[in-house]
This record gives sequence, C-alpha cells and structure tokens, in this order.
Amino acid sequence: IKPILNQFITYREQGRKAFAVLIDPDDVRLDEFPLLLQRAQQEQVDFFFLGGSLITQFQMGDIIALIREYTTIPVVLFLGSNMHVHPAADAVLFLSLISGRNPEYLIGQQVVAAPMLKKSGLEILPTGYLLIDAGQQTTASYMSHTTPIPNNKPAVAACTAMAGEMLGLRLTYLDAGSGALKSITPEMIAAVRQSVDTPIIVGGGIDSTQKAKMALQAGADVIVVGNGIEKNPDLLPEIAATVRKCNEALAINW
Ligand code: 1GP
Repeated sequence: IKPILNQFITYREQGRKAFAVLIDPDDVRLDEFPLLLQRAQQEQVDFFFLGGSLITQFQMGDIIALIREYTTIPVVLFLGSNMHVHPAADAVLFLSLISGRNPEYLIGQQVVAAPMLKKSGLEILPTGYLLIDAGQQTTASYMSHTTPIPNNKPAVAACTAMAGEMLGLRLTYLDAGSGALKSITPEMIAAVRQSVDTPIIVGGGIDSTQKAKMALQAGADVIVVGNGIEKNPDLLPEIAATVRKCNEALAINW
C-alpha cells in the first residue's frame, strides 16, 4: 500500500483519530501563512487538504513550497476540478461524487484527469465523496449540479457509502460543504460507521471543539476544518487538543 493511504488505514485500524486542516488556496495570504504553518507543525496536524471548488489565484505552487519549508505535514489535494492538479503535492483525493447523479463528477472528470495524474507521480486516494445537505446551497452542490443527501437521512448516506466501498473506493468522505451552517449529524456519521470499514473523513462547518468531538465520538476517523480556522486561527490548537484528548481516552479504553 502507498504511504498516505496506509496512514489513513493504519489510523482506522488502530482507532486513532486524525486532524486535517483544509487550506483554500484563494484565501491564503502568503505573508501570514508561515505563522499558521508553524502552529500546525507544533500541534502535529496530520494532513493538509489543499483545494477548493474554484481557484482564481495562481498560488498553489507558492503555497506548497511554504508548507514544505515550515512543516513535514503531508499535502493532499482536494480539488473541485482536474485543472487544479499540482504535482508538488503528496497525494490527491481522487473523488467520485457518489451522492450525486451527475455522470461528469461520477466518472467524466476522472477519465480526463487519469493520464495526467498517472504521470504526476502523486499518490492516488480513491475516495467515495458524499455531499450532505447543509441547510443552504453550498458551492460544491452548485458547481457539481447535484442534490446533496438530506441531513436527516442517515440510511441514504450509509447505503451510498456501502456501495462506494463495494466499488473499491478506499476512503469515505462525508462533506457538508465549506462553511456549512449545519455540520453532519452524529446519527449519520454513526450509521456510515456501522456500514463500512473504510476510514471516514468528515468535514463542513466544524467550527468548534464541541462539533469536532461529536464527529469523532460518532465514528469519524479524520475531521477536516477549513473555514473555522480561517476565521479564528486559535481554533487550530483547540481542535488539535480535542483530537489528542480523544486519542488519549481511546488509549485508556484499550
Ligand atoms: C469542506 O470539508 C471541508 O469541503 C471543510 O469545511 O471549511 O466548513 O471547515 P469548512
């Protein structure tokens, strides 16, 4: 198994929780960025997810170079389009939007990206991507022309995740979309947890330690926080501490 996928799977097998910080390349101010990177390194953030639905600033290369300068944290691309692929990252979440019924995001984009990704040397992380209703239309559902899974239908999410796993997708990503008003319910996370063995990544609207803890306790293996940290950088160490506490509690239960 390739190293980053292995990292996700080992965390899952050991019951160890992980913390990914989502960086939207358009929102990065390069002069302030090193401070965030130093903090992330200090707090032992597990992954950087890098990407967004739209990228209007050509600074992916500079961002990755700064991440390399200040941290040893792996960079995982999380892209809205194959136009945004950057070979200097470590890996790419190769997403199939399985909650939607738009063939373009189920397989079309992937066909176009495949030869480029093969040459890029990036590690490919085959990921079942589920958009969950967030109480308002998110950029992701607008851009992908798909209807998200209703927030109060855990069984739909569970069956979708199951089908993704049966198709061979190695990671399951439950996303309420960036800046979601409603983050994903513990009931839905728990239903998915009972249905698949893949690592489960949960993100969208996690802007407090309470929400982070709830997602982890419900069965998320990796939580992703973007907007919350952009608005309040102090949230980074707070969430890191929550993840650590959760891991300590799990270690005691062993
Ligand atoms: C969105 O899962 C990510 O795709 C994270 O969302 O920016 O709301 O933390 P936030």
